[in-house]
Amino acid sequence: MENAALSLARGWIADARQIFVLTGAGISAESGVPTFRDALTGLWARFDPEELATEEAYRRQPALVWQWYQHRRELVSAAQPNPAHYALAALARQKSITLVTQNIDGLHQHAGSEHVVELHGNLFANKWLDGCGRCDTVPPIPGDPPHCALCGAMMRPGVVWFGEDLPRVARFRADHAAETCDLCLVVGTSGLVYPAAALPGVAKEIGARVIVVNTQPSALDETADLVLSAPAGECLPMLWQQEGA
Ligand code: BV8
Repeated sequence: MENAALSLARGWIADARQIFVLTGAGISAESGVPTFRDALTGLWARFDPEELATEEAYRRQPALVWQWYQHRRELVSAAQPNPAHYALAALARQKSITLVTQNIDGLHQHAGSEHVVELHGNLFANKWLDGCGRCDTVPPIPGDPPHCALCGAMMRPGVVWFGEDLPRVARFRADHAAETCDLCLVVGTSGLVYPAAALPGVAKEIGARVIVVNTQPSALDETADLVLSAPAGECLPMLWQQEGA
């Protein structure tokens, strides 16, 4: 990646007062976590993720969908943050940033980022489908998925499925970050999933500069003022001072 683009990006980041960061599955790729659309390697290759990540699929085939999430929990539990995650944690110690992620893997938090806005929930959280409101007061009946011992409701992953609204507070914080930033840094997202994908456009509309970091062209490239075509783990540590470096 040529130095001119890097120096331009470094200057914009240094001058920024309020940075809105939006990350997607690509920032965890170098941690060995498959991106959303290739999370279905091997056994899962025959399913469309947008088919599995829905309440309808869960009601139709609870064991299959639950096992898909258990499989992804195993993958993510073995993963470590990579230099891109650590770089963003370091940036927050130098600049005022809001880190908004579409990822559910928790790797930003493991790298030391605080107040992470998880737009699509968290892979390790669970909740109840049609629960009675007291399901958490007694140990669940084990199974794929576990059931409530009081009302028989199915446990479900605490993630946002397609067709489900984003968590209200997370949505509010992400919208506010996009509407008040002067720099938007987009890392490792195809820009295909809404409403998250609309956020960089909001930042652009209010006059912020937009930098996209991605190994491939993305749907957000036309919104970007600058596109850095590089792996996030290599690129981000070059854009600002890493402590102790
Ligand atoms: C909703 C959790 C409505 C589950 C996920 C317009 C407006 C609003 C909604 C819609 C709309 N149009 C369509 C919709 C519906 C839908 C949608 O967007 N569909 C798409 C497919 C067209 N949106 C929804 O359903 C959302 N809900 O709108 O509700 C509503 C309104 C009112 C009331 C009720 C309902 C909910 C969307 C959330 C779905 N859940 N995840 C789970 O994970 O199982 S989204 C899921 O996909 C992941 O979270 C992930 O974030 C996302 C995929 O996006 P990416 O993160 O970008 O990942 P991807 O693999 O696509 O790309 C990776 C990128 O990284 C690539 O570009 C690659 O080149 C790059 N990369 C790879 N390696 C590297 C790299 N980059 C840098 N370095 C590297 N090393």
